Amino acid sequence: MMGRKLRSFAPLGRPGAAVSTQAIWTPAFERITWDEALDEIASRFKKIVSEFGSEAILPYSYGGTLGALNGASMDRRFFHRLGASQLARNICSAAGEAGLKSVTGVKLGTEPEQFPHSRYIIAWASNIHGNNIHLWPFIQEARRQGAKLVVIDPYRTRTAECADWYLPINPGTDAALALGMMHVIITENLYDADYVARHTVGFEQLREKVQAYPPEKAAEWTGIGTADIVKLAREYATVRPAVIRLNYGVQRSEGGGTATRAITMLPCITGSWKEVGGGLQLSTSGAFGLNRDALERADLMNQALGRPARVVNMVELGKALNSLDDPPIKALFVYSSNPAAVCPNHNEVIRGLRRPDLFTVVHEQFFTDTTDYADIVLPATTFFEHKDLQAAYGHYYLQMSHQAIEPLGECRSNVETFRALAERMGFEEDCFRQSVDEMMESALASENPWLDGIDRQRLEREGHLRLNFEGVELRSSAQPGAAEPARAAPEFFLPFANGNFQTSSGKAELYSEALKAEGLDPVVEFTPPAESRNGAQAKAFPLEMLARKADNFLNSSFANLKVVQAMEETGLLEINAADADVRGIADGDAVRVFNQRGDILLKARVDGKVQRGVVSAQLNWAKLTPGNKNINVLTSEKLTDLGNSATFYSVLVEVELAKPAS
Ligand SMILES: Nc1nc2c(c(=O)[nH]1)N[C@H]1C(S)=C(S)[C@@H](COP(=O)(O)OP(=O)(O)OC[C@H]3O[C@@H](n4cnc5c(=O)[nH]c(N)nc54)[C@H](O)[C@@H]3O)O[C@H]1N2
Ligand SMILES: Nc1nc2c(c(=O)[nH]1)N[C@H]1C(S)=C(S)[C@@H](COP(=O)(O)OP(=O)(O)OC[C@H]3O[C@@H](n4cnc5c(=O)[nH]c(N)nc54)[C@H](O)[C@@H]3O)O[C@H]1N2
Ligand SMILES: [Mo]
Repeated sequence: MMGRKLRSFAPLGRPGAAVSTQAIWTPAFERITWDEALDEIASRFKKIVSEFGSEAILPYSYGGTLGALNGASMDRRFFHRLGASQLARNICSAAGEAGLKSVTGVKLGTEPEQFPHSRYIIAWASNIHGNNIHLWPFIQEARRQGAKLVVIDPYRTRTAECADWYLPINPGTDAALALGMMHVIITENLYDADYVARHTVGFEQLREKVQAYPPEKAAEWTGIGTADIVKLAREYATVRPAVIRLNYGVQRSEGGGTATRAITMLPCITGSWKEVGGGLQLSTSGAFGLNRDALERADLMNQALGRPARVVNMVELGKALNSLDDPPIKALFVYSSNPAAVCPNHNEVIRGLRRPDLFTVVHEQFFTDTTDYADIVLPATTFFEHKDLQAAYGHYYLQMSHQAIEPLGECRSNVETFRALAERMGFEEDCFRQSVDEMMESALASENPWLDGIDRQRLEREGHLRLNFEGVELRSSAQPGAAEPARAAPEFFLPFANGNFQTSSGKAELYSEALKAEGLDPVVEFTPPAESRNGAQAKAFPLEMLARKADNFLNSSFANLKVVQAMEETGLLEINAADADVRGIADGDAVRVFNQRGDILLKARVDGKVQRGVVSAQLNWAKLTPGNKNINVLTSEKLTDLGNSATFYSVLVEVELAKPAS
């Protein structure tokens, strides 16, 4: 199998000369041994450190593995000890995290097992049926017992197709919708005055703020009718328990942090956090509290630099590779990520990756878009081939994934790769010699009481363990008359039933001094994205594009597999009939989609999935798309309002019929 071979880049195919924009290009590699590869990496790194300083080296990793050890342990120790630039891993969820925590102080939410008890479920920017399938059976159970499923999404997803009520919303306007709903809930006295008084701060400021967002006004921004907004607000506040499955779609927008903040306020004013099957789930990851200090050893940076290393935002890779100075990036080490596909502003990323003076190492399971630009490719294990500890962001179980088979060929896990590199670099600290089992034990040796009684041996025996919520007041299913759901947890964990918010005030912050200090509205203010129909660039590029994920790929993972490609029709631009008509475009036509950053050829699909003014296209491998480009040629490096995350869903484009090839 190709990707199993250890290869180094043949100088002949050095990026620049051989890259064709017409054909799918694969560089030639020459096989070398691990020893040769490690020697070369170590000697190049040492040379770069002496000439430019250690911060000229940049690690780049994200979602390839979410295992606690292979995701962030030996790799971090290695780069910290080296004094490499730090990577802000903000490409996915940082805006949502910042928005959620600005209200609750911590990433906790409603557990999946409570959804069967809900009677009103809002899937808000959440394609549960496509992207979050483990929750779906619980929703089906709730619906069998009469729950209503409402979907708020600018794209008619698989989840929307299944919904009782689908509300298409203009992209990036969710804060206005949440404010409009709160206007109704507060003016009609549908809020929980007792919960608000005990467990929130800033309600009076919020009450004042929502005056500027009557449903009529929210309707103008969101494109959802006034009557529908009123109905949604009333139903949400009165059909109980009501739960919001908020997912990360809403925060991939310029104002995504604020939107998440606004939506998170809803269960705080209705008091829905008190109910089994109420509340909101964006993430549960704050419950795990593994000992990250022990795993990552950030203190090693002091040894290398006497200070923390500079931080580079992974969203701005194009900018970093092309214009960062003092020092410039001279080496890039990519693992668990495919930036040549997933990063915004693709053309700039590629321009950077093609720099002849950049030394690039990629540790991968497959030859990807990114390995095309590598000087050295190292073969990586899959989760079948290494042991790891798995925390979660959509439930409260800690799991052990056992190693099922010996590593194939010459593959090495992230842990073993960085262990070997540390040795080559002459790093002598004990932490580089810790075994995988010892690392797990140190991860579990945490201050978090919810890990009490959970040790490696138990995990090895039992596979998965619910966090130990002993000491927390748990609730049994309290809905009188409700049938016992099939998958009920014995007792339910309601993180904020009695307050317990982990903000500085200890309450849900509807008014935030911290945000005020950052120059932001301390309550919530809706600002339309610059790249939206209300923004300045809308004249030149009038269509709002959602550069979405595919239901059958995992970001760019599996896009290379023929069997998965067969399940997913790729290369499409979904467009509304009215927008297609005025441009003389018919279903199936080849179209050119473009903006100031780039262009891409796609096939028009007029399928009713998007409203007028919105188009949608999916993330795919660049080299599987004509012209060796993917949809990220159109996305920007602009960062979100909170959290400095990516804005894949705030993108303006124009579309035209593609000129036939002459
Ligand atoms: N099948 C599959 N599953 C996956 C992934 C995958 O690629 N494929 N990726 C995994 C990863 S890394 C993540 S982070 C999660 C992400 O899963 P989700 O958090 O669900 O995130 P997205 O799919 O980005 O967006 C969810 C929905 O938000 C909608 N949306 C876009 N803009 C807006 C807006 O302005 N307002 C509203 N209300 N909705 C909007 C999109 O159309 C989309 O249907 O999924 C994980 N699961
Ligand atoms: N246009 C657009 N772009 C997006 C998104 C979008 O919705 N639209 N979503 C964004 C989001 S939410 C995310 S999370 C990012 C995800 O971006 P990435 O983190 O880059 O995720 P993947 O595309 O899945 O690529 C992961 C790579 O890691 C490899 N891999 C898997 N396991 C291991 C391992 O154990 N070790 C090593 N060394 N490699 C491994 C896989 O083969 C794969 O090529 O993409 C972002 N990009
Ligand atoms: Mo993600």
